[in-house]
Amino acid sequence: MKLYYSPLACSLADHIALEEVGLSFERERVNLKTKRTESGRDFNEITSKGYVPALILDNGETLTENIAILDWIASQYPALSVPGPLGRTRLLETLTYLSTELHRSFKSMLHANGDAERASAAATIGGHLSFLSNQFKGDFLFGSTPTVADFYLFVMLLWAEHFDLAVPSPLAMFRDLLKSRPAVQRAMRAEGLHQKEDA
Ligand SMILES: N[C@@H](CCC(=O)N[C@@H](CS)C(=O)NCC(=O)O)C(=O)O
Repeated sequence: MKLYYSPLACSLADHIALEEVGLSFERERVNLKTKRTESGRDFNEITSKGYVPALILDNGETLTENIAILDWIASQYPALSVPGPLGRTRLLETLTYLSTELHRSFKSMLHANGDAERASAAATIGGHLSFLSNQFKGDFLFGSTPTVADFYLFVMLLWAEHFDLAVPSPLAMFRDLLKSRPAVQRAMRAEGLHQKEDA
């Protein structure tokens, strides 16, 4: 299995999930500007979508789209999924919210043209974070253990930190809790993100 990622991109959620389940997997960094992988391959040949994450399964199939990849990991490793008859649906509900609402708002922030657009994106992000901070059923979104959705949320909380956005205090505590997990630290180290955290 091989994960194509870019440092601090949304692929970090998949990276953490793979580390959490203790799988042995390969990983390769992608330069999203040049669309070249670390080994010099044209990333568009791996996925014509040209964006991360992309996960190559052991049977050679290529998975793309964060919701699908995270759902696949959770289905293979139930410790990262949500139990119960509606468990998978609740997980997809949350992953979809994270992707189509929160992640999309960060894209608006990234591409904002001027202060007014930035402020508007920040306000939208703030609304989503406030909603999410009320969804916790324990230390994590679905209870006392993390699911793949927690890792996706965590990545966007790192983005909030990067953009200097205030987050509700339960989410700041959650971000610290995730940063202390060995699997998170391994994934962040592998992406070269540890310098700031270790400083
Ligand atoms: N629909 C995709 C979007 C993934 C995405 O936005 N990836 C970003 C990094 S977080 C990326 O690779 N952007 C580079 C590009 O689109 O050229 C998904 O949900 O997985």
